[in-house]
Amino acid sequence: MQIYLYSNSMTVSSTDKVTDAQTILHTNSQGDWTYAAPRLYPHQWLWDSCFIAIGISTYNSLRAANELLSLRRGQWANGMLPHIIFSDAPDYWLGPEFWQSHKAPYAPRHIETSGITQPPVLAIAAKTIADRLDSTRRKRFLEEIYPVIIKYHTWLFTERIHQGTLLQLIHPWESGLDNTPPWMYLLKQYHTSPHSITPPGALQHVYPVRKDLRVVAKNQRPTNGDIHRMVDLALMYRLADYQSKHILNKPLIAVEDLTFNVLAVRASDALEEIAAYLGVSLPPIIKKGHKQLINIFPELWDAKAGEFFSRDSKTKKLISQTSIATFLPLYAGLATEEQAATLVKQLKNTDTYGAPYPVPTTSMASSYFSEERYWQGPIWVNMNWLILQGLEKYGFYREAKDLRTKTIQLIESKGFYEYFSPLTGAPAGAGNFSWTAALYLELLSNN
Ligand code: 2M8
Repeated sequence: MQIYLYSNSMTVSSTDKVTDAQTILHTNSQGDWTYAAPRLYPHQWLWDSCFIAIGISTYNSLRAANELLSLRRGQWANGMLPHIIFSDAPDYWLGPEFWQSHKAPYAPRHIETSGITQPPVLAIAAKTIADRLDSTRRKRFLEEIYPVIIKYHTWLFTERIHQGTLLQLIHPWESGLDNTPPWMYLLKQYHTSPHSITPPGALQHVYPVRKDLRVVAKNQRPTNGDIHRMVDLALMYRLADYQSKHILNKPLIAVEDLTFNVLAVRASDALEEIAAYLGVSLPPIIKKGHKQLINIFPELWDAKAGEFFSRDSKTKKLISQTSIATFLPLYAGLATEEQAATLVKQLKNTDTYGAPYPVPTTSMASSYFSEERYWQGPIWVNMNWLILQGLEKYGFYREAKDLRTKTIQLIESKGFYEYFSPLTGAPAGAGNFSWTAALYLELLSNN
């Protein structure tokens, strides 16, 4: 393996860590693509792969391009990119036998996948990597990846949007922030309401055993209640062949999710640039969808709370449970200057998001807050990376630099873990986590 070292200004400890990060990515590599993590997640996840590719492109842009191109093999005939493409590894507890994609009409025949999607980071990653390739390879790579993205965005803007809505998600796993408070709050409401998704316990016989708890401590993972509700929902979609067009005609749950929509806007910007580079024009449905997102996005701002929230698409009400997603609109330039200033105040508020180790995935004042429990408190490196770019975009350079330095130092002192306590910095979740390693490299390369 070729180890690439950054500038002379790097400390000895950083250069050692660069080697460690590249070694993790190399060890987790399965040829053209990379395990999200060796024991807990030995498969390919959609947005993980995009973050991983960005990190790899700091030292091997060709391998990074292949990481993204490898996602093609899992694309459904209707254009959906599934959130997981399965390998043969037997370990994952929500594996192919749970999803049974081979029974769904649009799923690929030669490979097993999940039946839902994940945040659309692909166009963003493709643009980043293309910029790091020489001009001949750039053109070839973009010509290959462009149709994949077009098919995917066309699916998003056909199946996941209605008049007057943002893109709608049908499952918390699609948001990437699995057990994040707004989703868990809403899911519980529906589950216990008279219009309950499934009667509690009705699907008990198909619940998979929680093998994740053999790898990671119980209090670091979603609760049984949350997992059961998420599993129920996925099983209902399995019965509907994962046809979201039909599912959304009479949805069990539909959320205009902040994280997903922010990334979709930024991805659409990137796609526009890619099309311009290739000298082609985007399909009208994509142009129209992009505009619709930008026009409707301001409706997610709650002036009284001073926060952005995801929206329950069925009731049209904001889900006013705070989460780290409130800061993400900065990344796509979707906040006004005034909103940005309010958000930065929140980031510094030591009662809410101004934790000793930033940025907690929910406010420390939220009743959901737990320093260890997955997306309900711990720090995640991909979130910090998105937020600090948002801060830079709005001219908060000092705050961005501070967040970058603290994130780098945290990883260097604690290791390449999946997440960390915002109170003590203690590592949690899976070790040798690929996107932590990858984004560490990316953070350093722009330092
Ligand atoms: C987590 O999600 C999976 C389900 O998709 C799980 O909990 O088993 C999330 O952190 C998600 O964002 C991530 O892509 C995935 C793999 O790292 O793990």
